[in-house]
Amino acid sequence: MQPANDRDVLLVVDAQNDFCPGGALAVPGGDEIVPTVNRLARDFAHVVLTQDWHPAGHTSFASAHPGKTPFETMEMPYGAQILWPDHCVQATPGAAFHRGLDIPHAALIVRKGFRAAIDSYSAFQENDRKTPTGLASYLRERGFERVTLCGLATDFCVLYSALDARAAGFAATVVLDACRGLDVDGSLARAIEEMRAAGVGLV
Ligand code: VGL
Ligand code: ZN
Repeated sequence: MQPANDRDVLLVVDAQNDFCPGGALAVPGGDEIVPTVNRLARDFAHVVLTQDWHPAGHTSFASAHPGKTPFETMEMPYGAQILWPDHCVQATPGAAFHRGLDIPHAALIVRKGFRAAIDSYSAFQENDRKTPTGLASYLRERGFERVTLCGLATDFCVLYSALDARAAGFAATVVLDACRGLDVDGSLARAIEEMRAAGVGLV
């Protein structure tokens, strides 16, 4: 990887307890990335964190839909949505960052998924593909040109954040050994292909 400079920002996606072993929506090996992410963050002067941040009863929770079970797909007004176990409920321990995450110089935390009726995998845009989080404008105003991504989960929030970074005109690179995937029905292999096709660098 080229050295990071003032055009570079590191985006650490959803390094939260619920995505780690023992959490409500555990990503296999999710906690293993923490030391790698901390090391990576030391190479970046500029770091942004994202935090999945759902109200109780969020529409992406299977528990919000009688008769539905986690990992089923359901048609929402904005399109197909995988239903998840309740996770990352606002201000609960599961929504907190992993205790080993050590990035004191992170400048911004982008919370997403806080609207009860829309899920948001991407740090840039909610799953209706039209409600912006404001991150693209922030990054442009700060003068960043290249977004390096790591975190959880490779095949959901990292994937959509990387694709949207490209769509917003940024160069994007995903550091795969600082990510772990959920792999729902082959979603991990598809994610790698989609990112490659969109011009996302994979290292
Ligand atoms: C995520 C599923 C639901 C993620 C968030 O961070 O990848 N996945 N909410
Ligand atoms: Zn979520």
